[in-house]
Amino acid sequence: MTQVDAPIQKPVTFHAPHKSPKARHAVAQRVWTVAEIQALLELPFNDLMFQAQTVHRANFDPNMVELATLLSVKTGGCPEDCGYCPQSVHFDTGVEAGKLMGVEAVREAALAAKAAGATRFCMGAAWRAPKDRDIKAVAELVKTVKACGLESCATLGMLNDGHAETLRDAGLDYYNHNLDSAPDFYGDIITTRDYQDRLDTLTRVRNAGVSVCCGGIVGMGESRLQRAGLIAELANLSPYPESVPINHLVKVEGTPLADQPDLDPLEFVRTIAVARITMPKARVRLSAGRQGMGEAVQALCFVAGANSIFYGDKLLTTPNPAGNSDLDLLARLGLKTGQPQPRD
Ligand code: SAM
Ligand code: DTB
Ligand code: SF4
Repeated sequence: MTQVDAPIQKPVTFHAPHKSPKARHAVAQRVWTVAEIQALLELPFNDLMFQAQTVHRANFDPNMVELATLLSVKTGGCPEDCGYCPQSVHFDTGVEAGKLMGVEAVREAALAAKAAGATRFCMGAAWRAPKDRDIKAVAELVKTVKACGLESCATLGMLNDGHAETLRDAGLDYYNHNLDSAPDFYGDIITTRDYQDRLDTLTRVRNAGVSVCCGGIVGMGESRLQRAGLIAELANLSPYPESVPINHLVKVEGTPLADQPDLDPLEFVRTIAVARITMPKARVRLSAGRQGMGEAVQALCFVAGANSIFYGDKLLTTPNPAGNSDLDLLARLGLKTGQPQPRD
């Protein structure tokens, strides 16, 4: 794990699939210390925005945003105790546990997402770790999503040997598995698994050749140094993730974090900017929490280099802004939708 006072290391060489999972090419990746990332977070706001915009423009069309639609294909009843999550059995949140959705219902949702303009479809399941039979069933759902002409993503919890390969063979483009916080804050939020469990699943996904979607949550009571620690962990994954969701905590009644004091919204914008600077070719997603954010803060997130959003009236179990109001906001900002591709 990244050390706060780790010396600046030489760039490492690796095979980065940032252009496309199939067109891997060797590029040097900078190693970031927590202190360097903290220094970025502490820059004057204008200087930070300028750096983030400069990096964004050097690597992407700065006016293109990805629309990714979420579907909870298996809701609630999760045995983990993640303090932010309405789907944990440990908390009384009113979320009812359901069974895994079938192929037809998923096809219908995927086609509706596509018709509304989404290009990525992400299926979430409230599992600690799927069983072999769950993976087989989700593989059928992945095939269904691919047949609709969408990029596919799944987030199912910890994977075992062979799971990532089965999902890859079904056509899975991305696997989402978040580190969620800095290592030294993790135990305050989750006790039923540890950081290394998350890293192990990420390695399995990477080794299977599936693109990695990995980010975290901001606003859980962590310090600025711990936000830097989270970004350092993400940016120092080798290679860093192709897709980086930065979630703002959605406070859900019944969870231990329901009464968490509000984070300064500008601190969220700063975190997006630092994700962009440290992971220049990743799709950085302005993820959960937009509903409570307001349009001006979202616009600042796009200035800071976010180039993807969750699109659709619902996240997994909580509301997201209505699709038409998002399209209206993007139009007013002159942003087009599509699949942002990093420049060479
Ligand atoms: N169970 C799987 C897992 O934890 O990896 C997949 C589903 S889980 C709901 C996916 C991610 O949703 C979590 O890692 C976390 O980042 C995010 N999440 C869950 N509840 C959230 C909340 N209240 N606010 C923001 N993000 C949340
Ligand atoms: C991610 O980083 N955020 C999404 C997705 N990956 C699966 C989930 C957000 C969930 C917000 C709370 C809810 O709706 O249950
Ligand atoms: Fe379960 Fe995932 Fe929610 Fe944690 S975040 S309780 S693992 S569904």
